[in-house]
Order: sequence, then C-alpha cells, then structure tokens
Amino acid sequence: MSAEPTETATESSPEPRADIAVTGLAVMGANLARNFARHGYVVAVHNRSAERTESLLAEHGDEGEFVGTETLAELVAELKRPRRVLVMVAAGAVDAVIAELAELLEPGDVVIDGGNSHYPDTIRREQALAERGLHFVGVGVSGGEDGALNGPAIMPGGSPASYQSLGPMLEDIAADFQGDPCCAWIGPNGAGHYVKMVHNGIEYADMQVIGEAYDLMRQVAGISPAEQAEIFATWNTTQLESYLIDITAQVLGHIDATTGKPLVDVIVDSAGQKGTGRWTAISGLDIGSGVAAIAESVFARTVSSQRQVRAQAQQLLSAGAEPVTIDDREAFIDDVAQALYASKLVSYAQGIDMLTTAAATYDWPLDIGTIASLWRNGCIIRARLLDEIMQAYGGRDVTRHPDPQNSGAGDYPANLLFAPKFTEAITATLPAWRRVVATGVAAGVPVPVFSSALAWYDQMRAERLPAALTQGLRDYFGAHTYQRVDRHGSFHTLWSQDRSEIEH
Ligand code: NBP
Repeated sequence: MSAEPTETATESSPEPRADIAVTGLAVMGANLARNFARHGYVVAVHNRSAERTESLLAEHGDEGEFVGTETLAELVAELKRPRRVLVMVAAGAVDAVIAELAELLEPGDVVIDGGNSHYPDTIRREQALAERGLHFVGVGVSGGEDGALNGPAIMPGGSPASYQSLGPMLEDIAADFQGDPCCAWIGPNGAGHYVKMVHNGIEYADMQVIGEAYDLMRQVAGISPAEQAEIFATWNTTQLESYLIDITAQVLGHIDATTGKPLVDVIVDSAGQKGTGRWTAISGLDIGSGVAAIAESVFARTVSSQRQVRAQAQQLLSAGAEPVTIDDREAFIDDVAQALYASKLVSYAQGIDMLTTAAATYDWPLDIGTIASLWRNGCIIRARLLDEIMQAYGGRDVTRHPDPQNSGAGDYPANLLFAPKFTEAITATLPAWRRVVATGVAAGVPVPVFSSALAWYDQMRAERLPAALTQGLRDYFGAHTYQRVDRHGSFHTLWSQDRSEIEH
C-alpha cells in the first residue's frame, strides 16, 4: 500500500477510520502493527510510554497507514465498529489494560490478547468480558520477532462470532503454507492459548533432543561444532527438515568474533525459560496426559540453570563410566539422527495427546489436522513432519470441529504413532534409538529426552506394567484397593489380618 502521512491523536480525523488498534508496542506489538499496516489496514497504535509509539511512527510510518495515539481513550476513539483492540503488553499488565479498555468499549467490540497468557487466565477473562457483551479473543502467536512482522502462525480462541469479525484480518497477516493461512479458529475461550502453550511445550522438547544429539556427537564421537553444522545442514534435507534443525546448523557454524572459538563454546550452558513449557508439563499432569518427554525437556532447562549445585556435583560426583569408542563414525551419526527423529515423534505424539485430552476436559472442539496445518509455517516448530501429521489426522478442514468428548474416534488415530506412516517410521528407528540411548548411558552423557521418550514408547507397548505392583503396595499401606484381571469390582487384601481378600 502507498505510504501516507501518519497522524497524531491531536490531528485525528473526526470519523473513526482505523481497522484495528494495537496497544503495547514492544517487539511483538510493533511488528504485528507493521504487519497489519503492510497489508493495507489502518492501524491505530498506542504504548504506555509514548517513546515507543513515536519511534514506530518515525521509523516505520511509511510502511502503511498508522494513527498514533497517546491514551487508550484516544486509541478506542480512532476505531471503526466493531472495534478490535490487540493487547500486546507484558503478562503482568494484561488485566489492568483489559480493565481500562472494558470501560471504553461497547458491546460487540473485540479485545484480543496476543501475548503468551496462561489459558486459565484467558478462560477467566473471556467470561468476565462476555458478561459485559464484549468479545475476548486469546490468540496464540508464534514465530518470534520475525514471524510477527512477516507472518506468524496464529492460534485464535474465543467465540465463533468474534472470529467472523477478526479472523480474516488475522489470516491476512499470518504465514501461509502452499496458499493456506497458518491461522484458523481453534475453539472457544482459552483454546487458542492452550494450543500455543502445547506448541511451546513441543518446542522445548524439539530443542532439547537437538541438544542431546549435539552433545552425544560432541562428547562421545568428538565431532566439532563446525563439523556438526554440516551434519545438521544435511539432516535438514531429510525427514528431520525443520526450522530448528536449520538454525542449529547456523548457530553451530558460528564463530565468536572475540575469541575465535565456536560461539556455542562461549555461551553459558544454562537455559532460560519464560513459563510456557512449565505450564505444559503442569497441564499434562492436571488433565492426565503423560507428557513425560516434554516435561523432561523443561526439567533439563531447570537442571542446567542450577549452576552452583552443578559446580559442586562436578567436584564430587564421578561418571563411573568406561570410555566408549565409536568405531564407525558415520553409522553413529546416522543412529543419532534416528534417535532424534524417534524422540521428536514421541514429543509430538505426547503434545497431540494433550490436545485431545484437553479437548475432552475443557469441551473444546480441537481439530488436530487443522492445528497441525497451522504449525507448518511461521512458527518455531515448523517442520516437514507437520504436513505429514496433518495428513494423518484427516488433513486441514477449518469447518471440521470434532466432538470434544470423542475426538479420538472416527478417522483419527488415537495416538500419532498409530497412524500407519508413523508406526512404520518409528519401528524403523528402534535398533538405532536403543543403541544411542545405551551409548549415552554407558558413556555418562545425559540423554534425558531420548531416554524418556524411549521409556514412554516401551511403557505404551508393554503387555504388563509394574503398575500392578504399585496397586498392591497402595492397597497394603493405604487400603486403596485394586481391580483384578479376572473379575469386575474393587478388592482389598486384609494385609494386617489373615490376608484374605474382600470385595469393596
Ligand atoms: P514485553 O513482554 O517485553 O512487554 C513490553 C510491553 O508491555 C511494552 O509495550 C510495555 O510498555 C508494556 N507494559 C508493561 Br512492561 N507494563 C505495562 C503496564 N502496566 N501497562 C501498560 N503497558 C505495559 O513485550 P514483547 O516481547 O513484545 O511480548 C509481548 C507479548 O507477546 C508477551 O506476552 C510475550 O510473552 C508474547 N510473545 C513474545 C514473543 C517474542 O518472541 N518476544 C513471541 C511470542 C509471544 P512500556 O514500553 O511503556 O514499558
């Protein structure tokens, strides 16, 4: 769209003319505002401190039509009806900003929270605003700074009615994959933020398994970061092809200008986290979905950040491991690639299990095929695999909203690994996957997610689990009862008496 002069609030036109407003102009808000403007929308912008508004207008005002404002009241006054206000402020400020906006808006208007809010907050906020006749849309946005500007993956929750008004705009600014926008209505209230949270949980696991592959190749086979940059670049032409594998090649190949060492060697080995991985693990426990590999990847970051106690452990705790030698380097590299792929598949299988379990828990009509389609581009976990997952779950159909209480039925595989393509794919990795985990254990190189994913796989396929013994123990100390394989009912053994069995 042609550049037009920007205006300040004091010069604003009498008729509201902005299509959308953005408040909160830090990196994400400013880039989303620019993205809307570049797509021809008139964008009213506001930030608590005016400097950010001024610099957005000064540096990027020619990219489209912006209307700068200094207060939320001015911002709202610039908007055409129904008013749509995108809130992109830090998590702690969301409630206060929404409360102020709610006083300024009218029934039918739409408040959009595009930050990484926790889904219970989104459920609460949606309910509170609905009571005032306002639509509240919790939107998951993935793709970081670059995605926000050039096309993120967008996961909107909220009412279907709000999507009618807002959806086309979001689809315009989203990334696309072969013509499909990476944006579709996810489900009511907190569904969009929930799906974004699970996306982030998978992202944690994805990054951790990449780290474990790197660490094994480095520590066991002595493969340098520069050599690994080549290996990861090659992997990016295989079934592992993904954004994260691509940028791994770039980070590993980068040399620190100050020291001349690989950059990865001068970065402190303590990983940060902002909470979405932790929320994913907690939600998995809350709703009863076994997301052990995802949770393990969150714990791996936590352990990495315990630097003081790690320093002590390095002094006090030995490996007790024999040196492991790798006779066939190429075969080892190939094994690691297989283990990486298998662990990644398990992470996705666990993430999808969370979605189907959450659908039933919160009564959200989540469509896995469509959700996978949104993750094919724009977001951090974009990967070749996502297109295949989408196909395994019936392809993309934005009109399909499965019965939340029965979303494992019909054409859906009850687990990702039950889709024939993935059953076959994971089966092919098994010998290599087991060798790699065994090598890590033997060498004392930690592989928490490779091994957790394999343990999950073996638990799922096991004919008998030691849970039977657990139940026996629970009955012994707590009279918790157990069920029998040969009869219906609940039973208790009178452990402290004659050890006869009674039925409860
Ligand atoms: P930040 O999360 O860093 O928040 C900064 C913004 O919040 C500024 O506009 C700031 O205004 C505003 N703000 C604060 Br702090 N306190 C406020 C208050 N009391 N009232 C009004 N405004 C207030 O911004 P971000 O990194 O752009 O992220 C925005 C959201 O998007 C977050 O929820 C984040 O988790 C999410 N997200 C970020 C990424 C990413 O890659 N960064 C990706 C996906 C999602 P000020 O300028 O006056 O201080």
